[in-house]
Amino acid sequence: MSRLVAVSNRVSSVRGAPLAGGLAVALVDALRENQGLWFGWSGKTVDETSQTPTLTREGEVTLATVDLTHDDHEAYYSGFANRCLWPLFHFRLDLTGYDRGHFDAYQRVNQRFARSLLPLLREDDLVWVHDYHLFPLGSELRRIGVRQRLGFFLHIPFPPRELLTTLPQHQTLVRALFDYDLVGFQIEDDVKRLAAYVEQDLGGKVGPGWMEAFGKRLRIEAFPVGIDTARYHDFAFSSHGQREWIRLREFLRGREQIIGVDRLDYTKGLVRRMNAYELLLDSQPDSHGRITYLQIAPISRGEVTAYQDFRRELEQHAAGINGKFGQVDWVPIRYVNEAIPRRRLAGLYRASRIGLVTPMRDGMNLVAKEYVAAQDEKDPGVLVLSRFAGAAQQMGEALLVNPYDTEDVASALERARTMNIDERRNRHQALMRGLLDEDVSNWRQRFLGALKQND
Ligand code: GDG
Repeated sequence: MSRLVAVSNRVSSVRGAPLAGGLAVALVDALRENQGLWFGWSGKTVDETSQTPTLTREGEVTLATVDLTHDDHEAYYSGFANRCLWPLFHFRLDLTGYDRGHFDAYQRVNQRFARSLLPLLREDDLVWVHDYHLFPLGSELRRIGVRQRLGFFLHIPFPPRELLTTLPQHQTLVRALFDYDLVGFQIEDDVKRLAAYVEQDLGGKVGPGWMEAFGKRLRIEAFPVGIDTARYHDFAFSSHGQREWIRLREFLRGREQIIGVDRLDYTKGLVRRMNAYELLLDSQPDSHGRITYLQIAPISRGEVTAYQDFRRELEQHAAGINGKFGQVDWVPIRYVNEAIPRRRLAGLYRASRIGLVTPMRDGMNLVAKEYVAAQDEKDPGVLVLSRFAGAAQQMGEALLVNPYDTEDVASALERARTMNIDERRNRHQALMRGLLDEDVSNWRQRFLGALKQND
């Protein structure tokens, strides 16, 4: 059996359950099953880096990490990856920074990653590169002689050609994809957006499952990422989950809870979500004192200015709504930056009548899936989900909303709040069936199966 080598910007410990971050959650099980190697940045910044990775063994998995210099961290990670590609690929031209120096650092770090990884590779390894930090890694590995199978999976959306072409290096970036044996995107719409670019801007050819340009043929497909559905359900009923559920039900004293769980990121639609909740309270006075909204939002990328501004705005918003509607014994919004351990989080989902997931744009969104998996099938809650999350393509039985339309979200909240038990059960049953069929192991088997196949 081939060994799996996963490469991602950040490597985290695989002991216990990862705390946060969709990618880590999706990768760990795959690595455990394949006695894999996980290569990437250690999370440390230093004055001088060494080419030789640090190896750590954690059970079945070997972690290989390299440090970044302060300058590379600033220009490659905070700069090109998070100030340019992240907003651009989430359709936020207004927040996108274009800086050639940052792009150079991005190329340089990818080159360095390739050289550090090379001596660790075995002949029959399958190399699976993850996400937007590492587009050029495949080309860099090929350049230094790597012949192993290389796959690339993009966890975030792929942008329309009209936006992509604002990036001075759009061609270099897309050309890099053609050095992989297989590329996976989250949903069909992402594949179609790349196809339009390949045809119209590169004069290439496109067919089912393939694209041709730069004199090369690329295999590409949508592989919607899933969660470990059955295990997540068990989390919610484990001793930790159960304890949290009981604690929260006691605290709520019959009030119904809306829950939102998001990394603190401007793509997740948190400000507009609070506006929709405010509109619900404005338009439905009978909900006062009967409903409460818990937003869990662990801080991420705190060093990027756009995130600092957005965080301030959000805090003010939550405080404003509490000031406007709050009563001595009722706080309308509880807004929490603390990251909650995974089993406790499952208990919190289970105790919440409504899961509110309204990103403005999202590759997939695992929170939507976790919320559904954590429900009690006898008395399940209702998922309100943005149509602009990749997850909406698979989760049509949720209440799908347009997050730009505050009235739409507010009325979906009211509908969810008053939905009868039969409809809740029917919707939940259909959603759960889909989540069990297309879970994380199915995702990984489909991707790795396709990567192993000959063209
Ligand atoms: C990227 C793409 C795609 C959050 N707070 C806590 C916590 N989390 C966990 C959630 C979930 C994960 O973080 C977030 O995953 P998402 O999918 O929602 O979003 P991104 O982090 O933006 O992930 C996304 C994903 O990659 C996978 O391909 O779906 O579209 O943007 O698992 O539970 N976990 C715990 N405590 C928290 O406080 N334990």
